[in-house]
Amino acid sequence: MNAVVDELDAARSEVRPIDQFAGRVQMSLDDAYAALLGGIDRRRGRGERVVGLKLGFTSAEKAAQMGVSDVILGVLTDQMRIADGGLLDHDSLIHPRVEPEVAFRLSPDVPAAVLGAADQRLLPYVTHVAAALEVIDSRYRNFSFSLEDVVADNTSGSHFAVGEWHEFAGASTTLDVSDLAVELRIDDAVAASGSTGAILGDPVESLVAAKRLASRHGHPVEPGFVILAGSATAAVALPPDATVRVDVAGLGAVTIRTSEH
Ligand code: OOG
Ligand code: MG
Repeated sequence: MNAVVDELDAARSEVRPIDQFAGRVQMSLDDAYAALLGGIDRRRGRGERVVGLKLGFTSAEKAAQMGVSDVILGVLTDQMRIADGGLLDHDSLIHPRVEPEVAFRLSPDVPAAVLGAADQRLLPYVTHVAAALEVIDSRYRNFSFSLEDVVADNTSGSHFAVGEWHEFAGASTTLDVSDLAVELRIDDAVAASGSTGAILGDPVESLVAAKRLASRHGHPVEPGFVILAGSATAAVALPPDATVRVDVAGLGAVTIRTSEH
């Protein structure tokens, strides 16, 4: 899958879309995950640090928008992170879209046995939750791809931002995040709205899915990781020179700005 990794890596750094591989390169889903992780290895080799994981297609609306039905798992690096209120260079992206999300954070002390397990034992070690947004930017022309294509392309991952963290699984309580109102605004106009319940019925289910997919395909899972649960709505085109804000009721907001052309 080295040639696939090369093409995708060049498309991202040169800000130039490529043709999808479906129809020209034989690629199984396992091959696609190997290409995804191969691309992350290259980024690590250039000094990036892996800081988390991201689910895709966890909401029916997103899956329908892209014509794909399986839940998928990508990787987040430190270079993909934008500070809350931070600026994103729009010229560095091909055809970006933005999604309203929920982020979870793992405890810094998850035991190794729990990190390696495919089951739900991770949940007590999910200590924080926050409003989040993800910028996706498919490296494929017209944002169109097969399931294998999008997996190889690190599930279209580009950037992400996280708002203020809230304690999630405390000593006595666990926050119920199963039905919180979500709103995505671009320059104060509501561009998408919905509920966190659109994310697998409860975003917590994304953590279970992340664990399952990570152990099946070999993604790293480390203490302190951020896990994006997946978009609650269809993705929206991200314009230049704009302010984007995601509000999740009870969790607060997160904002980024995009540069002018
Ligand atoms: C794939 C990424 C989907 C989500 O939150 O559902 C995703 C894509 O739609 O290009 O990140
Ligand atoms: Mg997403």
